Amino acid sequence: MPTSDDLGSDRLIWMYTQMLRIREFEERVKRTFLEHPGAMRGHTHLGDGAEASIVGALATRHETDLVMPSYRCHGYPIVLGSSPCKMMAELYGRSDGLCRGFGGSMHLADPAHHFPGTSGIIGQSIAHATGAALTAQVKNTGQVVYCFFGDGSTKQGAFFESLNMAAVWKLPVVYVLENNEYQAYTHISLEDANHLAGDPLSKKAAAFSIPGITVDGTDPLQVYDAVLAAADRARAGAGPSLIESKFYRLSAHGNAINVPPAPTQFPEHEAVGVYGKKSEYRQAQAADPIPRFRDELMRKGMLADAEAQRIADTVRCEMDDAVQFALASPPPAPEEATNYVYA
Ligand SMILES: Cc1ncc(C[n+]2csc(CCOP(=O)(O)OP(=O)(O)O)c2C)c(N)n1
Ligand SMILES: [Mg+2]
Repeated sequence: MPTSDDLGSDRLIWMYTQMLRIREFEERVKRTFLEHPGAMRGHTHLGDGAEASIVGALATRHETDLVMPSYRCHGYPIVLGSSPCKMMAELYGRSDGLCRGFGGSMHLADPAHHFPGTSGIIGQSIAHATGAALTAQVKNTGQVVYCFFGDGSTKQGAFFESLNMAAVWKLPVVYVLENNEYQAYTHISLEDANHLAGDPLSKKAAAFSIPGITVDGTDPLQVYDAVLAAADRARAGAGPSLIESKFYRLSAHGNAINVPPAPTQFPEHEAVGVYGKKSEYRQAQAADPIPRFRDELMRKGMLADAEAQRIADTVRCEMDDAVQFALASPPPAPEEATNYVYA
């Protein structure tokens, strides 16, 4: 069976580039909240720290497989090929956005790139993805559904109900449980707020007699190997798997127009003491998966300094262009307000 050892340097550099593209996109979102509060309305949730996990998982997918994360969702469509310009315009609520400015950060959708949509309701991506996997099975499309959700979502009924049915019906779905140590403002192990049973969380798979494994989500190749095995299993008709990918959320929970962006919103702005520990943040920052993977590729002789610099420059330009595109796009016309509303 193929593993990450079979990945050539082109593919590994592609993976590194995607990690950087996610980080740079979100850096610009973060900067908007710091420098132009009010320019981006609605809540946004950043995924810095998750890049290795996202890219490691998505590098295993086949072209038509579906990807269904929760509301912390910017990274996935970037890897799938969605336009960062349209994504940024969507976050700014502009008419050239991916969803014409009607969805915002938490409701990105790009069906053309196999990204059906996301939800702000915790745990719902699990139910949606399970339904999509049932469709794939009934229609015999050969698709595997990649479902991503947070550690906090494993407390929801949707988690148990979905994994139960997926296991019974052997649905083609890979559940990637993103354990970023936080549920909004609460640390996973906060002793005076005991709230989450199970350690490791991947053990919950045993309740459904499906494979469950915990991997280091800061290492894209470890994630790749685990997800590849799970996707192959799903594709072969053997049903779902649960992969717990562990990493650390490097940004605060979220940003919103009514939440002051600094100092309370960003750890690097002296906010760590608010609900995270400075020491734990500094440790995670020192183990940032992006420079670590870059250094690993350099050590292996696959990436030279000049090439790394060229990639960084290209990605920076791409994401600067995305902001310019978004700012140049007009907001939707008021008379369109009830368009695309189905309820
Ligand atoms: C059903 C529901 N309950 C509560 C909330 C409020 N809420 C927003 S984020 C969050 C924590 C989610 O934690 P986790 O699943 O670990 O995801 P993460 O934010 O870490 O990606 C909660 C409780 C919600 N959006 N939906
Ligand atoms: Mg979490």
